[in-house]
Amino acid sequence: MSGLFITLEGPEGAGKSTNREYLAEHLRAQGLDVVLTREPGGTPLAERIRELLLAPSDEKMDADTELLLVFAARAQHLAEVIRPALARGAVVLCDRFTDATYAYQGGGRGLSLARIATLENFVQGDLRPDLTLVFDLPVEIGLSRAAARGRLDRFEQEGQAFFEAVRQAYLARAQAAPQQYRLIDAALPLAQVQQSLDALLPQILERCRG
Ligand code: Z5A
Repeated sequence: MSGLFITLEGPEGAGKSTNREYLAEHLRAQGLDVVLTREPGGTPLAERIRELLLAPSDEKMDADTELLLVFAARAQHLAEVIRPALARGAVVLCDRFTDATYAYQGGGRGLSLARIATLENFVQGDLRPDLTLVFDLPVEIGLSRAAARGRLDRFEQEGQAFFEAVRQAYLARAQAAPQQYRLIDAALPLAQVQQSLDALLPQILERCRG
């Protein structure tokens, strides 16, 4: 048996967590085994790495350190959660995955995409998401939603240019492989965003049953 691996991506405040719950509810109502998880994180050890990544600190984190921590957390998450869930036939809904690495460490930090691809192959082998939903929205809207939550994490303290580069990296990846990605306009009111998800549900269910 092999499950379905769906990732939700996009800049901060795009509504990934909110819509992950919405999708999970609809898929569970169809009797599917759904695993909700997130990156960085998803296991106790990977959540500790997440804390290292997100905590603001006086010591500037080197971009390579950041990249390696992200993949260290991913290796643990794959071993403990994602691979076992897919092996038993579950649908895995993961809030961020390696597209976030291409967007933040590649686009935002300017690290070489080839080096990211090397680590991707090393950590994941040939495992890639079956479907990636990219929640896209203008940077200012995402930042204002994040700011409304209060204290900013280490990434959220970056400036507009960083987040613009992140957004463009996501858009470039979605455009390069339209069979894998679905672009969702996350600037729309939540009810409309969820209508776009409703429209995707039949294809998702077909893939689950295929
Ligand atoms: N990171 C990385 O650098 N490299 C990697 O490989 C990975 C991650 C995997 C943590 O991720 C950080 O890790 C992230 C990148 C880095 N950087 N940052 N910042 P995260 O996913 O935990 O962080 P996040 O993207 O900031 O999460 P978020 O702000 O919670 O965003 P969200 O999950 O997309 O949004 P939400 O929580 O569902 O919604 C945010 C608010 O907006 C909330 O009040 C909602 O009610 C509201 N909302 C949602 N949708 C709407 C609509 N449509 N209209 C109005 N209001 C809405």
